[in-house]
Amino acid sequence: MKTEILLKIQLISIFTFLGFGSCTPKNEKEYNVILIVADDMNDYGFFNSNPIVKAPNIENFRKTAISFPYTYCAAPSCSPSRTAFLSGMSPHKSGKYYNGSKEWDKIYMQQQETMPEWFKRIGYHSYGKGKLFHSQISKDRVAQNFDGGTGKAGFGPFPDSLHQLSFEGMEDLKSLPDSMYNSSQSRFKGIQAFPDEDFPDVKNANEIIELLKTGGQKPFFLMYGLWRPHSPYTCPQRFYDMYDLDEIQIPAGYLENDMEDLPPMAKEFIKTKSKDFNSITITEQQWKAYLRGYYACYTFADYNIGRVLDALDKSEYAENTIVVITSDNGFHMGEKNRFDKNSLWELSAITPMAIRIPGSKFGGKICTKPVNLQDLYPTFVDYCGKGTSPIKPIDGHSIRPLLENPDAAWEHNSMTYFGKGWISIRSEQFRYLQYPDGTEELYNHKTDHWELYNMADNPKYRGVISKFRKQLPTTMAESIPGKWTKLIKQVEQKVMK
Ligand SMILES: [Ca+2]
Ligand SMILES: [Ca+2]
Repeated sequence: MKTEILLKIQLISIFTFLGFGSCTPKNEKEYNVILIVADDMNDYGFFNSNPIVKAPNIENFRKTAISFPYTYCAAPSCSPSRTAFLSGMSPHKSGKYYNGSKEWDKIYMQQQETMPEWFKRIGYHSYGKGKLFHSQISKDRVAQNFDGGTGKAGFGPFPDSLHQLSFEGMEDLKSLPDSMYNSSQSRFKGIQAFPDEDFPDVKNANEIIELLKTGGQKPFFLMYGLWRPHSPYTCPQRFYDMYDLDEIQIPAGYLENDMEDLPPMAKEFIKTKSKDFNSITITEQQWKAYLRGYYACYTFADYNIGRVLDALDKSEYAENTIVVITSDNGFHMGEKNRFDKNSLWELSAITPMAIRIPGSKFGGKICTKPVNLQDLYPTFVDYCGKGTSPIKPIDGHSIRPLLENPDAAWEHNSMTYFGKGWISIRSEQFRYLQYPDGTEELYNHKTDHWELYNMADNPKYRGVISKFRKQLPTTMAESIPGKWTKLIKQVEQKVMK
């Protein structure tokens, strides 16, 4: 039965792929685009901020790409981040700040032309596989976005229950023995021992690899959304075996009294995750075991990314395809006392990125300017649109000037939103945060990558702060009810009463 369904899916995929294709007019640059989006991937392995984490395929890709180590999401969790960069509408306009809120039935979202819809309209074959929008979208709208690929624009395929070891809530962690993470008899290890083909990221990569072997008439836009390194931290055993628990350290960005210099609103916000934090850090060994799970899944994601890149390099599209590798949001592994995204600090907002432009002489270069995932859509319009803009205006700025000169001037700071009045701005040197009660944080990234030392009260930075204040939006949309709406209200009420 299972094989039958699989065969059917493969046939449908191959069938829909026939329209997909080659696009190498010799005198005109017409690019294909592959957008690879990992899930919850911070900069640990992507840019060696945590050298123990292995990502050899991304590292190799970066030799031929222009790297943007300071790329940030517009909202620090899966679906709001994706909604923002795929719709072109910033969270402070759409009100889509949190997972679990329904935005696509709003009139203004129905009117917004998404990135895949725009690609389709200008004549591209649009293909999506894996975790794409991660929001509930109508069947019609999915068909409007993709000619082929996933049957829905959320996860796809979802693993069966056996493969879902969820840490949602983390309540049970306290009662779990250490053996769950690190012994040969553990259930956790058993789950990892399933074959590669049981994992959606592998299945989706397999299909994309097959697709890249076929040809057609149209240029294509292909989005591959990986699930990893997002929890549950299951992956084939060999990726776990790459990490020796004894070599894993408590994260360099963790400082025990880190919270003391935060404003009351931030301190209250931290409490929303203290139960998780306390349960995972009961022992140092347990914390390290958790880190190993994330590292293993990080390397597993890198492995699948590498397979797709290899297939591309061997295909007829190798020379005319723009490739982007990034993530939807970052992730804290205990830094700022949290194991989560959903915050306005660097580790949640960061979505390291590398872009390969065919024929570019800047392969291997690093651009240190702060850019945003929302800059991708206008960049594609710039490279592929031939003058055809999206129907409605989109937010973000084309980074083509930086791709064509990584040292070029760049006026734009990167904004990240987490609810009305919850905002963070990243410049090349600083991160500035402001909460709804007007309290602030400031971090100097020249000396403080992990944002340990809040400089907001330091008179030396008064001028810097006043410049950031001027960049705040004058209005911000109310939150569409989602997972964090109530919690954030409670935090605000406790502090502002
Ligand atoms: Ca995510
Ligand atoms: Ca601190």
